[in-house]
Amino acid sequence: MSLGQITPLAFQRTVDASTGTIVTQLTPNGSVCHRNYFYQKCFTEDGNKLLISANFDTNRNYHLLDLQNESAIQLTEGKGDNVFGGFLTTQDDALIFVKNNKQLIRVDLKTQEHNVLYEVANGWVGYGTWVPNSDCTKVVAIEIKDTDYMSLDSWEKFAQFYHQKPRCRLISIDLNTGQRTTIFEENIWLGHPLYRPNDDNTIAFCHEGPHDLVATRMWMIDESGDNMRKVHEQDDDESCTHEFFVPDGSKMMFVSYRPHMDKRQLCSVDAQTLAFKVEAEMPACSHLMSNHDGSLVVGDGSGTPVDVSDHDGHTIQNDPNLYLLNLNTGDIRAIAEHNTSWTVLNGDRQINHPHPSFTPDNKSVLYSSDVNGSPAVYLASL
Ligand SMILES: [Mn+2]
Repeated sequence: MSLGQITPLAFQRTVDASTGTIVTQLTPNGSVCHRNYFYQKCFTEDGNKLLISANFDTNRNYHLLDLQNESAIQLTEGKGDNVFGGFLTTQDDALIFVKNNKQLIRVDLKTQEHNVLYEVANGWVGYGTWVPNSDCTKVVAIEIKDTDYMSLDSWEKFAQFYHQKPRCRLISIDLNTGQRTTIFEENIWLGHPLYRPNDDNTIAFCHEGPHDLVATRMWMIDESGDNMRKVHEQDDDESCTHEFFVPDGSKMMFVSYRPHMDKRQLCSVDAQTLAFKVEAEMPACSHLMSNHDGSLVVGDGSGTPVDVSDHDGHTIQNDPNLYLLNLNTGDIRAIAEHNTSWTVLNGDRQINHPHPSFTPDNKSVLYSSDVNGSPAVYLASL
């Protein structure tokens, strides 16, 4: 196979036994397929095309799935694709992704022509998910000193890496010129860089590591590197994770949880004033994502978190459901069971995470699951 290759798919429709929700499996059993990271753009604006990662070729590469024709076209090839961090441009004309932790590449969706937008300097490694501003003219990114870097192919290494205090830098990359600007650099493991939608001067990032060891996870900083501020002052026993900006830029939402509690809180801060609010008491969802204005949120029920040091204290029953939270009415309901295993597969810690988000019309929820034996991509209708 190669670039432009079309893979026919046969969607499988089933009905969730407990809720009656129609669930459509988009990718075949026996393959390794998943969606990108939950806040990265994966649907074209019209909702007809969907970016996925699949191993239809030898390697795990990007493919653009056509939801009407039930087929997928291959966008990338060869080894080394960062298959979680890639995203479709705001203009719907390209995929942008990182290859071999080294090159930021633009792929034309029509021709699959590749252009290198930026190359990581010698001595550094491109890490994690890189996120564009609303105009898609810049991305924020994290780079780690190569002498400090290691492949994080298990949750044990995830913990170890935190204690190593790797040299990290938060950078912005101009996608027209390839110019890099360092915003902040420190011997602290940094992750989750985000541009606030419609406000390039507000950038968020996190202190990464076991959630119960990190004192303050979420930070914001001006694009100039000034005005670094805590997003939320955490209590001593409070863990925070999976922060995201509501797509209209109004708020940052995140999950807050504590030991010896099954329930979790969906919290938010006003993106401008940082005014804090508990949006909902909810089942133990790991990742959540909202619709455009933050009135609807979808979350993936989960089990005992693996990214904490006090495993016993955080032990909870596994919750296999996808949930819909209506923050206007306070209503929370199960959509369907995702039943994913959450297991690490071939050194990939994220592959069996549901990472749910809404389709552009808010009528369905996209997620990943290995419920049928291998990682696959699903849509659950609302
Ligand atoms: Mn995840």
